[in-house]
Formats: sequence, C-alpha cells, structure tokens
Amino acid sequence: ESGWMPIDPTKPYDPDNIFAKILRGEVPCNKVDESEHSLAFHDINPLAPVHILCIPKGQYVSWDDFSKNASPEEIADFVRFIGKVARDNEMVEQGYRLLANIGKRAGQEIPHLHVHLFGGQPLGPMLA
Ligand code: DGP
Repeated sequence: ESGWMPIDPTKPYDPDNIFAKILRGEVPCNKVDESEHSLAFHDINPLAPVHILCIPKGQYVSWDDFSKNASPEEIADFVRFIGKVARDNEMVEQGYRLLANIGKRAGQEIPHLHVHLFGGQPLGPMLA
C-alpha cells in the first residue's frame, strides 16, 4: 500500500478536499456536464482516452456515506447523470467501465465520492 495516500473513511467530510474546491469554483476543472445534484469533469491524470469523474454535489465521503445518507433525489440524479454522461460521450456503443475506489485498501485519494468512467479503448480484465 506504499505510495498511496488513501483516505480514512472514519473521518468526517473534509470541506477543504480538492473536489469540494472544484464544486465551489475555487479550483478550475475541465467540466463535462452538470445536473442539479451532480458534476462531471475530466480526470487531471487520464488513465484511458476517455476518463471522466462524476461526483455528487453533496458532501459525501464515500459510497457508504452516499448510499446511507443521500436523499432519494440525489441518488436518482447521480445514477441517471452517470448514464447520461456515458451516452453523451459516446461510451455506450464501444463499452466503458464505472469504478469507484472506496476507502483505505482501495486507494481512494480524494475524500469526496467520485465514480470514474473509463472508455475510448479496449479495457481488459478487471484488477489485472
Ligand atoms: P481515486 O484514486 O479513486 O481517489 O481517484 C482520484 C482521481 O482524481 C485521480 O484519478 C486523479 C484525479 N484528480 C486528483 N486531483 C484532481 C484535480 O484537481 N482535478 C481533476 N480534474 N482531477 C483530479
């Protein structure tokens, strides 16, 4: 696990994390799309030709936090939003991958829930 700076999922939400700053407009991002409760932007360090991050606008550390504490409206918005981002960025026909690193041993680095969308190339097996 050396080299990672994973989050501690037992800590409360840190409003100074980089995605909170992006949401407040304090740090720029390359925006892809936005809905009432969700934001999508290009990953700063793309690992595939298409690498988009989708985040809820609410302050949720992880999938655990979001799935327990987000409202039905926020959850529905986020799920539909991710689908729309994939469709609008021509990821559906060729296939794409959704991935969220949650917590320490998965290497989550930013303590604001984010779902990665990977596409634009054959993606190979998981966890290879
Ligand atoms: P994870 O390792 O799953 O926590 O993913 C964090 C991702 O966030 C990683 O792929 C790089 C990306 N990232 C980190 N800082 C920034 C930033 O300031 N802007 C953007 N667009 N992406 C960032």
